[in-house]
Amino acid sequence: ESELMKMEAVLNCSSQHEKPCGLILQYGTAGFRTKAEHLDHVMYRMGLLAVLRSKKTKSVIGVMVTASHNPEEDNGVKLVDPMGEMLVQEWEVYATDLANAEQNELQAVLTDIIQKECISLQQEASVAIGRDTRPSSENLAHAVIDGVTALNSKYHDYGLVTTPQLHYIVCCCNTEGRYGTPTVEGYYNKLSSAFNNLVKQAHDQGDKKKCLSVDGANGIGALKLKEMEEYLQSAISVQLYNDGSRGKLNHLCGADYVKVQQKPPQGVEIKPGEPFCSFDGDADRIVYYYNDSVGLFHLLDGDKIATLISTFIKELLLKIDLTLKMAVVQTAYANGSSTRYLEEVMKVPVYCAKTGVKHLHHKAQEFDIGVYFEANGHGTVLISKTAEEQIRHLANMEQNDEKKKAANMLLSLIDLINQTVGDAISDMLVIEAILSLKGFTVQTWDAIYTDLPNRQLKVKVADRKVIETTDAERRTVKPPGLQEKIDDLVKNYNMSRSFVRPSGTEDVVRVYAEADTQENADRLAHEVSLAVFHIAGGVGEEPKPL
Ligand code: G16
Repeated sequence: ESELMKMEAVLNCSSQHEKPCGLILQYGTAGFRTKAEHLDHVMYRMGLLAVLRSKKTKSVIGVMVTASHNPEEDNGVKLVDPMGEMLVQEWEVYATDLANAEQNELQAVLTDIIQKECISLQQEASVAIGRDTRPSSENLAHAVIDGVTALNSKYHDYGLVTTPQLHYIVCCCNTEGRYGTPTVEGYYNKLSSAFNNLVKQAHDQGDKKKCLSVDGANGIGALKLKEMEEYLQSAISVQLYNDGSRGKLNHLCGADYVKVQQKPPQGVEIKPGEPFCSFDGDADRIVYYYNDSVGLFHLLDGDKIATLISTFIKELLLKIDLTLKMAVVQTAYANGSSTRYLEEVMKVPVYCAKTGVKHLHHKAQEFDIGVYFEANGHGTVLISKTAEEQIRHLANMEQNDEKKKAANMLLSLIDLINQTVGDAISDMLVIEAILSLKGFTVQTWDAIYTDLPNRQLKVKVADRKVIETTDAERRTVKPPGLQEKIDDLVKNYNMSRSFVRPSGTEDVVRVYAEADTQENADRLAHEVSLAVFHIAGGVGEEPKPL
């Protein structure tokens, strides 16, 4: 009887979070994402789903209200599983069914999930909620809370947090604090003490205090980095730009803008050689860049970050004579030069996964040390429990000072890395620590290998689902004729490669091309865009040459 009453409360409250009739949304690369005004019902229902997932796993589940790199008018939701990972893929269909159920179907869809997953409604549940700085986020977070309370469950509203902070908190909650203290302060303490430990060793070598300029994309990352500054004061000084006090979120700034446009964000002034980095709207991505002495812009993206981090880890493992299985996971967007460098020079196995951290994370878990980064700057490092134990054992037992020091460095690095998900703040500190310890400037890092010129474009089509891909998105299987056309175009250029895929966060088809020169990469990207436009049902104006 009480279960029936619960259901009644759920349905009653649901009518206050009405679904626009006929609206169909897909669970995309990172959850649901669309215009904020279409999301109230989705948030309410994701509150319900989080409760069910929490009951099923007997763990705290996270709900993050954010649309990350999308424009300010958009919003979205990411669900966080017990260990801080993205929601397991088998549940994505439940999320989609729930989001798209008409009011009169809601009860049936909920009952279906409860039965299929054998969920006991008596089981306690707890949901951790966070949100980004979008104007729409606060109300949408309330809709999530309504969903959670309609099912009579507990929640903790963490308010404004970065996406990776919420992932960290969820992981801490479900590991009885072994991963850290489940608060934002706990996060600052854990990361800053690991960072301070690392850079202290560089300071011993006579390095001076680090300075870094950060573009906060006018988002939550800026806010949180400001909060964290006092924890880092002695080790690094940060100059914040686009801190949200004036500009619009992600507008002409942030990691996605810088990566795709291959130019600095607005609102900054870059002196030659000065290192800069940009976060995205929820601070789970980061890219670095600088201008050289003749004013040429140099981008150090996720691929360069993966190379720097894996080189450093490999060197430390060599020092302590520990043989561990290490691999790098990338996506189709990885620059061809980075893959070649990793495989041929560093002799590290490289794997290609589909776009979306959930895919990369999964693959990286297969190794003792899995370094995964998307070219857009989204990534982290996963270290298996056994690998960590072996390193810890060495740090405790080793007699040789140099080896002991290297093992301790690895342990600090493990603490500094947010292993739950890509994290701009954590990645930034990892990079800064490695640069200090290796005595590198951003230029020496950049010189490790040279990127092939590349270009990314977007094409509007009537229905992006007409494009289907295979081989980790490197080839299309539908619509007929598209892949053949791309193959023909690619043949006309040297060192060229191109692929297209439907975005899972925006209503566009993405086009990527690389070639021997920027002019050729631009040309190829444009020609492939035209092919998409004509074969896959382009709408609006035909793509113009760059
Ligand atoms: C999300 C995902 C990323 C993905 C990006 C773009 O990033 O978390 O893994 O690379 O979307 O995806 P798509 O090309 O499918 O639009 P974010 O930072 O927006 O959450």
